Amino acid sequence: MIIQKYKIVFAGSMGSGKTEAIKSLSEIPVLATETLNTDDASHKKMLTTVGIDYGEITLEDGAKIGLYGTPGQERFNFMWGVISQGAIGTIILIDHNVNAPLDELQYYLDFFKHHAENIAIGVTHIDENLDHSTHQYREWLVSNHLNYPLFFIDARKKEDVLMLIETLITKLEIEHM
Ligand SMILES: Nc1nc2c(ncn2[C@@H]2O[C@H](COP(=O)(O)OP(=O)(O)OP(=O)(O)O)[C@@H](O)[C@H]2O)c(=O)[nH]1
Ligand SMILES: [Mg+2]
Repeated sequence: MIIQKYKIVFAGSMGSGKTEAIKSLSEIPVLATETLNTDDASHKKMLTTVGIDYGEITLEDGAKIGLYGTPGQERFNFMWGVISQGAIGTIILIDHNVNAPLDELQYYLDFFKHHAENIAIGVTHIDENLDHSTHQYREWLVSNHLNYPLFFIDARKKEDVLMLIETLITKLEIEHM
């Protein structure tokens, strides 16, 4: 049997949960390239990714997926394209709790659409900001004539992150039928 290994990339805003999502899913210890966060202005969290995070998951059909996490900080955007090479899909995570989540969504979509056709969006941290409208994302996608799949997820929950992975794979299967 030939075991195929596919690559899926986690991109998106600082603190949106990329490293956490990979940790939730991975069946191997995650190689996380985190260091102390000195960029308090962007996010108050303790640690931030400064390289590539890596984990792995085997799906029910035996397909192995390599999970690659990008560093969210814009100063590392020179790495994003390199990490995306050869990926079958990209998950863009957006933190619902930031001041302008739609600006972030636009920024990351604009960047990653040049590196990936197969994109799914996960909006995280919903539980921390129940007052903030969740309708804005779909309205923004519709008004921009974009039809990327969009989910509201918690990166700490394996089943939520798995749903995004399965969405990307299903999209690929439909496109290659
Ligand atoms: N309450 C809540 N916390 C979340 C959610 N998703 C992720 N987190 C937490 O948010 C924090 C930041 O997550 P990280 O995975 O470090 O974020 P990141 O996207 O890797 O950030 P950078 O590496 O700095 O770009 C962690 O403490 C996560 O557990 C969510 O949906 N709700
Ligand atoms: Mg990270």
